[in-house]
Amino acid sequence: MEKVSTKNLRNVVLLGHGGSGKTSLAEAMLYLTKNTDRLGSVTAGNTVCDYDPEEIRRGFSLSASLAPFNWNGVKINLMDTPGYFDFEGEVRQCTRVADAAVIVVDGKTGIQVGTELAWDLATEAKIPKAFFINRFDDNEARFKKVYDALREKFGVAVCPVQIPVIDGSEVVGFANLIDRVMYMFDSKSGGYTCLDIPEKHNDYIEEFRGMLLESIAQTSDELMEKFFGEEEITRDEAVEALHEGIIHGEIVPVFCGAAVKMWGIKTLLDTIADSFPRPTARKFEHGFKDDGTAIEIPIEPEGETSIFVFKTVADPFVGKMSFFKVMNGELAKDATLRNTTNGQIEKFGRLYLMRGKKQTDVDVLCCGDIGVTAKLVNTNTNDTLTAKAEDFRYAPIVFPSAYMTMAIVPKAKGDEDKISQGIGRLLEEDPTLKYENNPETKQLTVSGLGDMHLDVLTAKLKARFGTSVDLTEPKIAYRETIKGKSDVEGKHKKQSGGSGQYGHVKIRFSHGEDEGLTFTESVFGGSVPKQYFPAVEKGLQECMEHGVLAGYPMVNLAAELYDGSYHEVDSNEISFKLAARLAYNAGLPLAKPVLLEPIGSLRVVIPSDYVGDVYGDLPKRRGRIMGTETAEKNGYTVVLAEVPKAEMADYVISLRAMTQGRGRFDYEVVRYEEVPGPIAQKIIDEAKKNAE
Ligand SMILES: Nc1nc2c(ncn2[C@@H]2O[C@H](COP(=O)(O)OP(=O)(O)OP(=O)(O)O)[C@@H](O)[C@H]2O)c(=O)[nH]1
Ligand SMILES: [Mg+2]
Repeated sequence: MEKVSTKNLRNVVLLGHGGSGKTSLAEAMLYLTKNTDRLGSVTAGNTVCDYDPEEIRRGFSLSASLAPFNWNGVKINLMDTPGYFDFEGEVRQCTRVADAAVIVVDGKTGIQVGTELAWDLATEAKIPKAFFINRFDDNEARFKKVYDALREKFGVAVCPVQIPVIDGSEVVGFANLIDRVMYMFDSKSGGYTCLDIPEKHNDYIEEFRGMLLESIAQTSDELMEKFFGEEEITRDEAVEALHEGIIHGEIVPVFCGAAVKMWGIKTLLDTIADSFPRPTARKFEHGFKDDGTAIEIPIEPEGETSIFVFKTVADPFVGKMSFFKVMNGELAKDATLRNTTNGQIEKFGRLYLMRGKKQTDVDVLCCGDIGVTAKLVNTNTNDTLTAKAEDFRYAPIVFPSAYMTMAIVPKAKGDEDKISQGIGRLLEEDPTLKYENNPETKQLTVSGLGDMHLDVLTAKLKARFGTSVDLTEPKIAYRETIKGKSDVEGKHKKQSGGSGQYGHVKIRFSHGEDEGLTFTESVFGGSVPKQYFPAVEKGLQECMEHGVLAGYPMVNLAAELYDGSYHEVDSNEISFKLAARLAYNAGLPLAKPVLLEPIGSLRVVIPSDYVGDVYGDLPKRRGRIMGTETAEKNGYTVVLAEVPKAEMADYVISLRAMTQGRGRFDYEVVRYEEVPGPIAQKIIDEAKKNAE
């Protein structure tokens, strides 16, 4: 690639619902710009961006891919992202470093949840957006319907630029609304020939041209006056307004075509090169000083070098690969920068550009460019590395929290270490994954954004680290306590032959205030000598690891040692420990033992239309609705509830089904409560069955 300068650089992320055609669009762009010698397809599994064996096997994207190429003297760093919700972390990594977004919409299905999510993510990242309505080779694609829906949903900034000209059900060309000409695209090369628009389509074209002018008029008072005064807006004025409007995010241009037929791609590429913002368009980056104060960091292509790491890949052969954007100055190979998260100095080796899985060496990267380097030992995603003297951090990527937890069960015994190592590497790659060792249930658990996310995790563990695991529903960390009182004795006596054993205690059990054991003694007259009190206490503590109902840990137990007896020769600590155990086993069943379960507070954010469905579902999960709040986002409501953890395992799946993927939730265990009778019985029976 030629030497790149910041002003000739466009960082563009492809966003959109799963299956809308992002990977195919990236493939078409690479082919049209002669960076590949054949047009690969997702169905054939030979695209540049979906190169991972898992992506090829499943037929859709699982992680973000880079696809840089040159067009009209401009370098376009294209980023292809997965549309499936479980991989939102990958999408957020790219929106963080992109300077503009192209949202791909399926021309047949129109707006989908992923379209809305894409819009929200780009809005949050404060980057200009454009739409590409795809699949116009399919005669079931409907331009007007989809376009009207976009304009209704996202407002008058949504501006038609190029629209299909349809005869019967055939697309005969694509009309450019500014120049009022029609392009016919060549399916082989992606190039076009220019024709006059057939007269019979004039009214249709003028209707959309009116909308284009209306959108443009919004960008300045002058144009607004002309528009309402029905004065002619000149071609030059329109071109300039569109250009400025796109750069400043005031206009969201709509393009259309068919990725697999290379239709409409050239026009989109021309607009990206001519009218999409360069990395310096936003003037500064958000960040934080060492003490946490928010700062605005100017973007200076000539300044001192700073980079931001937005993605990490654990390659089994190369090791750790860090993907970064040069935020300031330029980065040369063999540079030395300081990681401001941990103060470590990182010495860079080689720098690469990545296109799909292919690396190309590069000596220097200019401000705004995106590159990759290997073996930055102390650097992770979201770190800032700089040559500047002061410590600061670029605003980090905010990752969604993990919604779904499963227990990991190794298929082969002794594989635990290998699994932990593998997961450790995958955690570096994917901050939306969580891995925990639950000491109560003695299970290793992984949490992710959904079932697909966790399924891919197991596939990666197998492919990259050679370990096979099963995922099972995680055990719930139930606990036990007593509600009543009992007064019992425990006597351990073994006095036949050799040295004997003798311990005898009388204990009153009741519910304790503290979570652990509250041990007191009121022994009168030395019936149990003082030196054995610790043994009794320790014995009870050990017993509390298992309750008497289903073997779950016992909590909130008060025990008062008030009497007993001893033997001058045969009594010892062990005997008193065993006596305490006998008392525990005898006393607790008499003191109304109950099973406790974790209860969490649930916060669901949903479009207000779905409140009824979400309300209706909660009682089925034994949930208690605590109320609603208005959400930050317009048209959304927050539902607050308390739900037992045991009922939450598949909540992400149900919520997605209820809200077509629009719902989000947070859940956190806040306390333990008694499990209702019939359910408790089931758990107890289950535990007994497992113990046999
Ligand atoms: N007929 C037709 N099919 C298309 C077009 N674009 C994409 N497809 C097909 O639609 C399917 C999905 O396309 P992808 O490019 O994988 O879509 P994606 O947006 O990358 O999907 P995710 O990676 O899951 O987000 C594939 O089978 C493509 O061959 C198009 O313009 N016309
Ligand atoms: Mg894809």
